Amino acid sequence: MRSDAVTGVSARGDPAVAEPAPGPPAWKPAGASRPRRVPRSVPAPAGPAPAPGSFGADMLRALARRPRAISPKYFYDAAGSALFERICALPEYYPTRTEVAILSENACAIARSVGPGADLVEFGAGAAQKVRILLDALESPSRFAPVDICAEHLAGSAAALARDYPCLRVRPVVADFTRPMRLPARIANARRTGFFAGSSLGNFDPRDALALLRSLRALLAGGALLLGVDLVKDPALLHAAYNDAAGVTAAFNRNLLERANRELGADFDPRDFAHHAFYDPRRRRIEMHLVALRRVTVRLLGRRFDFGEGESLHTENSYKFTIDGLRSLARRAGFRPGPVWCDPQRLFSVHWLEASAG
Ligand code: AVI
Repeated sequence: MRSDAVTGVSARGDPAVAEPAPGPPAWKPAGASRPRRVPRSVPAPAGPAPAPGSFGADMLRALARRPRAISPKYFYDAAGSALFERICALPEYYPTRTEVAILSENACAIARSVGPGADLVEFGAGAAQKVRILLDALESPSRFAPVDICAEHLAGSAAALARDYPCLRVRPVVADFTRPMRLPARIANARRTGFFAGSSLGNFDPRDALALLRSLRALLAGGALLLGVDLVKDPALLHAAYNDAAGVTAAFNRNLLERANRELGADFDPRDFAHHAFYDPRRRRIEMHLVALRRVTVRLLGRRFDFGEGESLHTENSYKFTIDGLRSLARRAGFRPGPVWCDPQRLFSVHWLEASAG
């Protein structure tokens, strides 16, 4: 399971990829000079409609709209989570190791901010690996509530933490943290520190990121949030991080199509689609797309969809922040920004944000 993946996302808080393609010239595969045919979708006799908000319903909606776009939350089935774990270990993908280094090097200072006997809540905990750096530095941490939408992964990581930290009361919460949720009573009534790592905030569009921060502030009122976010940097570094030489990010991206084949009986041939990731400096975000290398017809849940050559399915945005920009976003969400910890190259940042009571 991922250690810092997007989890617990919802319709309102879906990491968003819905906007039209921005400034950079539209990507075209080699030889894609013919004018595009207008893609069509053809309804077939109605079968049972997939449940609203399910992968099937969202995939149908994504393929029917223009531009085509789907939430990156669907990357994270078991195969996608395993691929994301591999991404985190790639030489080009600096965020994970940089955030781990920042947390390790500043663990004492962070522990002082958190204080003794702490109650911690990790949002999108997944494998709950990074929190171990905090737990090792904290003085007598009291309770830990890992929050994740995936019950199975949560059970495994909570059991491992309970085994490794016998004095810690581990209270896993299966929940979508972008929707109203409750914390276990003891934690809800104590001063609590939230932990939201991995720059998962960057997978939400700015409006939803603000809404999410507001709801986290309300949930942590009287406590604080420790938030890891990726920083704006040399586009070449960003480009490499999302276009690794081993092709793991490409496989992660294409796994979405494989997942649709496995779970929805679609007939995508992932080889028909190129992984395309680029940095848009104006929006300060990486965009990931799957681009049809030729004219492709796909069947999904009784419907047929045509892709013109060069047409894309937009699969992810990953926003990058400036330190000041993040602090002002946090202020707008009602936090009082405190210390910020960075690596020497200023690739990544970890923010201490006080959540005022009430
Ligand atoms: C989970 N999230 C913060 C990652 C990111 O960098 O936006 C997901 C990812 N996509 C491609 N590589 C990694």
